[in-house]
Amino acid sequence: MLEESKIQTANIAEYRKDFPILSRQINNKPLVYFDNGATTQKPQVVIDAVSHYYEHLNANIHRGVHTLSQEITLAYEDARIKVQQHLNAAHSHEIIFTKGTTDAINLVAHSFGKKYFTSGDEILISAMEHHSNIIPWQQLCEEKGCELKVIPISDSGEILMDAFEELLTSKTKIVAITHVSNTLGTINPVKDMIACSHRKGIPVLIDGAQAVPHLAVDVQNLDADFYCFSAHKLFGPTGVGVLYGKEIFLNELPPYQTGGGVILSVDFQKTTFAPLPLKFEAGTPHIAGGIGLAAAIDYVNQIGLNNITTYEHYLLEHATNRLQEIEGVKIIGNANKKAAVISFIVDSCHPLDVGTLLDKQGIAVRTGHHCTQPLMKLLGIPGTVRASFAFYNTIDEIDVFAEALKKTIRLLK
Ligand code: 7TS
Repeated sequence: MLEESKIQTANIAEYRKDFPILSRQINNKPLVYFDNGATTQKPQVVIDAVSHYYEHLNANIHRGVHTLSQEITLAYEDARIKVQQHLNAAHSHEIIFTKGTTDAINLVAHSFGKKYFTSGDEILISAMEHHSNIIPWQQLCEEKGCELKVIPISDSGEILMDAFEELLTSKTKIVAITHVSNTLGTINPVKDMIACSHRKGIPVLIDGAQAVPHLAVDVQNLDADFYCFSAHKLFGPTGVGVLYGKEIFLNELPPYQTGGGVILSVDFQKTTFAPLPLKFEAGTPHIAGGIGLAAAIDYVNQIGLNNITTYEHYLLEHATNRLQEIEGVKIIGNANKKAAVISFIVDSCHPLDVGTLLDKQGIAVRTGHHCTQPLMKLLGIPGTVRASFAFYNTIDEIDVFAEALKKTIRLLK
């Protein structure tokens, strides 16, 4: 039975006012934004924090004695502390600012690979990974003569845990898995998977791009060795993200990119690198992005991630029920534990056509392979239509979407 969430009707209308874009009309219809898996919309407080930085605080960080530079350095380092607290990391220097999840995974694949991998080693990923958590490892395999192993999944879209355990061998050097699947919505049992890997002494990277916007994440409780996410999927700016890494690993790893900002001293023969986190932050970073991310974290915490999880589950159940009522619609991904992502296909209708006709009715969904082509091939489908929700979506919007989908199917058949 559906339970009304604590933040259901009372507050959603108020929260929606915080997001200017949500009052837009698209094709003369009120925007129904169900593409939150691709990127989330930004509340005014985030937009204001970024503008305020450019209007009042703009200077480069970590390199000036002047007041502006010192002020913004402090603000940027406060943003790092905010992320640390949000993930419950033990130290703020375990938080590395990156361009996003993709960049964070590339950093680990590059640095960890360079330090620890030799020919014959294995990397274990799952069948539901985003390309960003496949290709960097594949490249490393080509370079070092390693092998990429893939954990199979069940028909409902869940990791097969027995197969996973069997694939963990003395050759496995790292496990890299997504916390939440961007295509299937599956919430993977990452805590158990990490414990299982650690029993065999294998470190684990978690791709948290789709988890951080929906769930409270505690990296110490998970005991993750590396955890990555993107600010733009958490109501923050694009072009900035986070790599959390345990100090013990980050201290050992070689720098990823080099240049200004990462050094203690340089001469033409040799460079001595700065301690964490600067060792991994070459060049001028996305300062406004870091400031905007801190504002986004404050905003989300004021609502409460547990409230968000409960409310979004309510949306997901309603959407699942509504889609199940529609003839010809098949939901792809029926895991027991799912985040607010629902993928589906429609009999004899191409996902692209469905998406295009929904857009004509003001509804933004994503269509295609969602950067999970190997998963699509495994499922034997060209792609799906995906509705992915955020806490500012409503039951009414889901009802509008269900009716629009029925109309779309009638038009396409
Ligand atoms: N990992 C997962 C699980 C993702 O869903 C995405 C982006 C990424 C990594 C890459 O994140 P980025 O911020 O570095 O680009 N996923 C999607 C999506 O599902 N639709 O558009 C982007």
